[in-house]
Amino acid sequence: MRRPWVAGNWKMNGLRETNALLAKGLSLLAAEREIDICVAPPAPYWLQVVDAMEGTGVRVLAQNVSEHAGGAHTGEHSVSMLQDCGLAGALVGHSERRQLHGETDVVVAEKFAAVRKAGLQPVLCVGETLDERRAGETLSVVSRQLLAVLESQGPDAFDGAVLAYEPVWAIGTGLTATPEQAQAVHASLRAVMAAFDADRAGQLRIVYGGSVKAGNAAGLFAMPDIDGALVGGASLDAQEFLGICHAV
Ligand code: G2H
Repeated sequence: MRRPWVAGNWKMNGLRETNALLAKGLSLLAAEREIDICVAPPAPYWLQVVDAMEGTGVRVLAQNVSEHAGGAHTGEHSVSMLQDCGLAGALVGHSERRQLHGETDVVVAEKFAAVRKAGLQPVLCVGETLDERRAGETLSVVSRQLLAVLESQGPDAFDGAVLAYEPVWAIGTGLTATPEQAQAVHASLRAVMAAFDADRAGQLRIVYGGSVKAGNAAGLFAMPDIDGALVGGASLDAQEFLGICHAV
C-alpha cells in the first residue's frame, strides 16, 4: 500500500503577506494524517513557511537545489542550506528547470544524488513536450529521464523518493492529461523500475502534475498507479489545494 503524497509547488509566486495567508489556510491540513503533504515555496521564504507549518505535519521542500556542496556558485543553494533551514527535500528536474535553465539528465541525476545523500527526499520530475508526444516519443523520453538516475544510482536510490510525471504540455496550460493517459505513463514508469527491482517498483510513489485542480483530482487519483499530485497554480489557493488533498 503506497501512502498518497501531494505537494504544492508555489513556483515564483507569493510575498510574505500572501504566504502568511496561504500558510494559515493550509494549517487546516493539520488533521490530515492519511497522506503526506508538502509545499515548495520560493527560497527566500523557506524559513517563513517552515515556521508557519510547524506542528501541522506539512513539510517544506525546495523547488530546486545545487548539485554542488558549496563554493563559488552564485545564485545557487546547497543541500546543507536546505537542511539548515528545516526543509524535508527538493524537487529535481522540474520541466521549467530543464527547459528554461538548461538542466540535462546528467545534472538532474547529480542533484538527485546530492539530495539523497543528505538524507532528504528527492522528487524527480519527468515529462514529455507536446512535440515529443505527437511524435510518439512519450515513453522513450520519460524512461530516459528516469533511467538517468536508475542506471547511475540503482533502484535503492528511490527509497523514500517520489517520481513525478508532469507532461510539459499540461503544465500551467489548463490542459490536463486524462486519467487514462496519465495512468498509461505511470504504469510504464513503474515497469521501467520493475526491470531493476520489482519490490521497489511496487513501493515507488509516482505522482501526477499538470493543471491538477480540486475538480479533476479524484479522477486522477482513482487510477491504480497514480499515488498523488504535484500541484502548481491550484496550490496558491488554500481551498483549492485542500480540495485536492481531500480527493486522494
Ligand atoms: C507542473 C505543475 C506543478 P501546474 O509544473 O509542478 O504546475 O499545476 O500549474 O500545471
